[in-house]
Amino acid sequence: MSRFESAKELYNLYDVDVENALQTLAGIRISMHCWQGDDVCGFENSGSLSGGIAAIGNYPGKARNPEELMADIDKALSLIPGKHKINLHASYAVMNGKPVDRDKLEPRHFQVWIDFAKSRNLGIDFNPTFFSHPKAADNLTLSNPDPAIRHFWVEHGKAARRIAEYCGKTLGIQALNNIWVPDGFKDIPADRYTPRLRLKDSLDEIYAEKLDKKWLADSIEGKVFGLGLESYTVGSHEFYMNYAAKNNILCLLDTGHFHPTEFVSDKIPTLLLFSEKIALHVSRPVRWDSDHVVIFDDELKEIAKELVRCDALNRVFIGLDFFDASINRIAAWVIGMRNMQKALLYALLLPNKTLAELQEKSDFTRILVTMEEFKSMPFADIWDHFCEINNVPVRDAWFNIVGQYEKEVLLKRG
Ligand code: RNT
Ligand code: ZN
Repeated sequence: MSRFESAKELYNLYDVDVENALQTLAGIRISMHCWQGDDVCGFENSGSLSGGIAAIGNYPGKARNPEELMADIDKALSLIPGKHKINLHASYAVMNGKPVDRDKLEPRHFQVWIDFAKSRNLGIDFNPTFFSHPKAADNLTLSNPDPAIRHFWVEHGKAARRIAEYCGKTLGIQALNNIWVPDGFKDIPADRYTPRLRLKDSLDEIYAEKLDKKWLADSIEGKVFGLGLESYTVGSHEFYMNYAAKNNILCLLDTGHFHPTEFVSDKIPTLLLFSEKIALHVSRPVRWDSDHVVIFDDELKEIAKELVRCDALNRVFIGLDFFDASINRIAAWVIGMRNMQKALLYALLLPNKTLAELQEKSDFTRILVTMEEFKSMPFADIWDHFCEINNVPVRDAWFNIVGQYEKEVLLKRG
């Protein structure tokens, strides 16, 4: 008997349907963020990264143009089981020598990406870029007191929604358009209200245009602080959670955007009570919003468990959001994507129904026994099988391929 078969038998004893779990996992598209490939630089040559975020490290081989970034994405996806989405930022427009500013972006500036996605059966998610731009120099965009600057960013927000809708429609896979703005202050504000009022008005303007919900889902992402924006963030979590609930927009939770002792996993069931859908940026904060590569840790498993237990896999957009410039960038993608999938599989392989029934009966001793027992179930044998049947390298065999690519391609980039 293969390791898979014997593991399956063991799971069967607990009424866990392994085949069903594998099938469910195969149907989940995770959005792989393009920006891990080039340290959030984009293709505009706009100078340094701004907005209170930072990609730290100088590992060789980062992608310098669309061709390199697409080749690297291809390499990563060839090592990740299943079919996914790519998450783009507006700053990754391909303008073929005829640049326009961000308020004038159109779907055609992303045609290369759409063709790329179409030929690989990938979806696209989209993000307007409210940072790394001269008009974002003071870290105030949609809440800027200057009406002209605010108007520019409102127009950018509108353009992004149209681009996302077009991507969704063209690919036949609904696209998420996520708004995150860096807006905030380094030091204690004198007025916390007015900037939020302006942000609210700007969002109202952006969302006024009715687009096709079949192809476009809108989300907004809050934050607790940024680098150089330590004292006040206009778009706080409460701001967006309320705005989202009131306006029927998705609230996106970035796992790095809360106080270090807060858990996003615990917020998921609450949001699901009040919204049809939610969105996630799965990241790994280390003491701060450091955007480390996602690892297979307890909180990742807990997030996956909530999605599975709440039967919410069809109600969530899962995207990754990290940028580590200190290690091989393709390995970073592969590690993060495979870990997200591992966590989902891990959650799908728990006796969730039994555990919930035990809780209703207040049998907390049995719950603890079962939860602990499942930590040493042969989960890895099921995961390896999933990789095998999806024709991607099993265990860490993928790393040799990345190593070879590094030698042959990345190190030659100079
Ligand atoms: C920043 C937000 C935002 C960005 C990306 C590049 O703190 O997490 O989502 O990381 O859009
Ligand atoms: Zn994020």
